[in-house]
Amino acid sequence: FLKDVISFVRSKKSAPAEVRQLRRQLEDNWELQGVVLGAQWGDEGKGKLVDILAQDVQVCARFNGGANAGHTLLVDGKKYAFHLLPCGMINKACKNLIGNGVVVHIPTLMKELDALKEFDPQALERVFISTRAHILLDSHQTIDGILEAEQGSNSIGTTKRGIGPCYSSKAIRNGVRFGDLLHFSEFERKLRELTAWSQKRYSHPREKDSAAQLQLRKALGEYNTQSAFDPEHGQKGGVKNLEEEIERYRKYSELLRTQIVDSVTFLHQDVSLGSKVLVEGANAALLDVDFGTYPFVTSSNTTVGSVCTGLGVPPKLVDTVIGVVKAYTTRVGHGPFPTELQNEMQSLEDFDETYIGPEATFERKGHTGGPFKCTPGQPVKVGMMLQEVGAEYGTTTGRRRRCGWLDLALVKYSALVNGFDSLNITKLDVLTGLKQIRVAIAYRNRQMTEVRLPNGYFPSHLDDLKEVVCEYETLQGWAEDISKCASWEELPENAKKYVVRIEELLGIPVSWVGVGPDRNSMLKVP
Ligand code: 2SA
Ligand code: GDP
Ligand code: MG
Repeated sequence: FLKDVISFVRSKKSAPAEVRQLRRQLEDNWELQGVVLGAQWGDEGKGKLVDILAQDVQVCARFNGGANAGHTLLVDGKKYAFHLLPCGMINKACKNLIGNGVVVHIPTLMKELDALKEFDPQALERVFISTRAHILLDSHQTIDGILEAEQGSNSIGTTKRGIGPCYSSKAIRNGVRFGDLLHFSEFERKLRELTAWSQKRYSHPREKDSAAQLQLRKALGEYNTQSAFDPEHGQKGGVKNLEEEIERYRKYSELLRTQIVDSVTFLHQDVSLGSKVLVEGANAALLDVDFGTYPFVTSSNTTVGSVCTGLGVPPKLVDTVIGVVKAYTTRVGHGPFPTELQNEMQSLEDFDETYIGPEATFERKGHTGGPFKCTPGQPVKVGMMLQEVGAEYGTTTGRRRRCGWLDLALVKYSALVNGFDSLNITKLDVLTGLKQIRVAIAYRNRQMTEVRLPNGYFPSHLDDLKEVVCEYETLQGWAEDISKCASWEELPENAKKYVVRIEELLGIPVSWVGVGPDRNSMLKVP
């Protein structure tokens, strides 16, 4: 019925000719090839799938987040870590759009482009930034640090990349946007105002300030800001004062002038006529500022609605939504995590499981306790194993990611919010060697364990989430190394069963399975 209504409205003769023509352009001339979104707490391996799909599109677009994101690609033996650049960059025929919903720290962007010089000296020419995207300043990063320090043990565990303060500038309307760089005197005026505002609010020492906080406030007050990521000034240099900062941005405005575009017409008319467009999500559903584990979330909407607001596309064009689901669960930063196993940040019980895979030894980064060993026939601590085998360290901050069993109650919720059409299960290879694998299939309330909570319900309040206990199903594992498998058929039976069980429990088809970090280590599910 709805389809009939839509087609009736679209065909209405009374619409002015230009409107009808625009509609036709929208519908006929470009295609939203797909939207790739993280289904858990991030780091599911979205970047790798985007890189693979981007080989078949003309535009790859980011709609949210900033340099808090870290997307790692392994292509032809070379590793790339993108924070702001969309993962379409490794396809030289692909244009890359940074949409209005993204907050951009320009020195970080420049550093990423620098790192790509060898691969593509013309990389900048393929990057387009929305006039409406907000510029994330060094002062936003400093304020992020101040706010985190103020919270002490209740801090969020942000990446300190200035994300919250920049989105907050956007919301309270004193932010600066890329469009301002094209009107430089306006940019200068706004930057002076925003700096004065930030200094007034954050630079004065307060009672109970720690030494670190005092230093950050002093830096902001004296405008002795320095960006740890600034390629021009390096770690120790930094911009000494506002006048220097203005000059720095004057240079950026000249450099980026041709790349700053009206992204709405860019997508709908100019560049995309006849194009396929792929959309890349950053962070993930449970970090969404509305739908995530608030307040332990990021400051942008990471779920499907944000594709429309972060790029300026109508919902009817958002056709295929692909959810990326890690075969287990990880989280960086603080906040609840129902299926968590022992990790470095909390002393939770780990889970011992018999290890049946090939012998393996891992040097634990930053640990004095010696290497971590997986020995056939011996018990293994599952949380630690996932962390080491899965190399679960933040791409942006290097922090250890907390690890736990796959939580399908959570993914179900994420699927309700996002409407996934298909899934990419990633890092299946990391589970190799566990004799048995547990999967959370439902939540129950601690006080009334006989009753399951409704399928897809995820408590919005942290107090309710604390009352959740997981109901697990145990599946049989596999011993064979699957990282060299080149097709679905080659996977051991139990590995296939694990994937099929996920499909059954979620009611969503799995289209791809990742068995290693390399671009080629992706199996298409028939
Ligand atoms: P922020 O910096 O304000 O967005 O932090 C708020 C929360 O969001 C989490 N967050 C992330 N979680 C997973 N991965 C992220 N990207 C990096 C990566 C993380 C890293 O790819 O590994 O390197 O540490 C990311 N970005 C933000 C963050 O941990 C806070 O819980
Ligand atoms: P994103 O933020 O969702 O793009 O994910 P990240 O890049 O932050 O983290 C995923 C990590 O897992 C990266 O280091 C990838 O190279 C790696 N990775 C992706 N897919 C697989 C896989 O199937 N197996 C293994 N072992 N590693 C993978
Ligand atoms: Mg990541």
